[in-house]
Amino acid sequence: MSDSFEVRLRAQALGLGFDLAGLTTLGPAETAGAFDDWLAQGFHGGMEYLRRGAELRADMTRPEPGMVSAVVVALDYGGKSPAGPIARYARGEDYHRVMWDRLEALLAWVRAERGEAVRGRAYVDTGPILERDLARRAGLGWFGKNTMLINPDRGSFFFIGALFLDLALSPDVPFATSHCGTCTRCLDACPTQAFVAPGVMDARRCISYLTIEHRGPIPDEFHAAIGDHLYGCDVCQDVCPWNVKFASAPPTTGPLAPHPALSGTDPVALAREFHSLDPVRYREMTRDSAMARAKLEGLQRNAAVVLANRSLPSDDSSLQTQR
Ligand code: B12
Ligand code: SF4
Ligand code: SF4
Repeated sequence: MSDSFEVRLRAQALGLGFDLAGLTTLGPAETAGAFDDWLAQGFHGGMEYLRRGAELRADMTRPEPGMVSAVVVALDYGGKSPAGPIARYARGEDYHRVMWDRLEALLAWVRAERGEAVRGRAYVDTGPILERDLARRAGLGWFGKNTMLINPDRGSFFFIGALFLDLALSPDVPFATSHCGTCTRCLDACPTQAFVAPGVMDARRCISYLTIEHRGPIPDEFHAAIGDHLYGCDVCQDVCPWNVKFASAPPTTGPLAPHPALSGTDPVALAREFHSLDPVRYREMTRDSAMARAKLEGLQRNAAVVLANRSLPSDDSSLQTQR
């Protein structure tokens, strides 16, 4: 007997280089209520796009009418590489493009199998979707107390993406259990105490938010806790026993292989470089990188905080005011 379309679809996703693949039927997001509460408390800070898209995020059939199923994928970026001033996810090429191209290739395969009329749409952080909700539904893992989607065989150092389809598919079983138990390591280790409760983050306190998404000066109260973090933060993942046990080595080839210049553990040289970036050099450096998200001013601001934490003067004293 030949394999079902669903079995071959999952195998095709894995064959394209994804590390996990699950199928789900689209419908109301089970955590839409938690998301609304989160917004109501103002925990999203300046990420107004999250509020604007809330209506669409509440039900996964809304963003693209006609879509009924999704293939949800995970792509590992190698949590075993040493911690450093740049969060691991941003050390290789921009994951949005990498995953998007593979999801488009998956759509081409679906069309070759089921006809050119099949409609599909790829999402990687690019639409109003609660991606962790979707991934749990597709059986990929549970919501950790650090809010990460954790897989019992891989930990959490992976990206999530999805291909929405207008084809009805037999869904996988949603991930129903939590495996955090009594552990609180992530909650205790967060340098800025960003978790207001297990599974609930006040993003305004999170170093990842402050160094990537936040515009303008970083409030003084967080400077010392930011330490050497120039871009993003992995602390609440580093301490998680599921990552300690299962994180994988970083890819040595391909687009997600970490760039050597961004993988060092010494923040000072990198902070000096960020601090003295001009627009031309900045564009070169971030052309294929997720780091473009912080903008030139953001990278310089972060560098000024890190250099001050190391009691080193920034080259240009006028930038001190940007901290
Ligand atoms: C906004 C955002 C951020 C914000 C806010 C993070 C946050 N925890 O909300 C900031 C800038 C801080 C951030 C940081 C990071 N992010 Co981010 N981020 C997003 C984004 C765009 C939306 C997330 C969102 O909707 N947040 C709103 C809150 C309410 O949702 P949530 O925390 O995910 O919680 C969900 C569940 O936990 C549950 N829930 C809510 N309350 C409660 C309470 C309990 C008790 C329980 C059990 C569950 C529960 O419902 C929520 C909604 O589904 C997604 C992409 C997407 N479109 O989904 C990526 C995404 C979540 N980020 C990702 C990554 C990689 C990161 C960083 C690791 C990057 C870094 N190294 O700096 C850090 C991790 C920090 C952390 N612990 O979350 C990945 C996560 C992959 C994974 N395995 O989970 C995603 C999915 C992007 C991607 N496509 O791969 N991020
Ligand atoms: S990413 Fe860092 S600052 Fe943000 S919640 Fe996790 S440990 Fe705290
Ligand atoms: S550190 Fe512990 S509590 Fe936090 S996500 Fe991992 S297992 Fe869960």
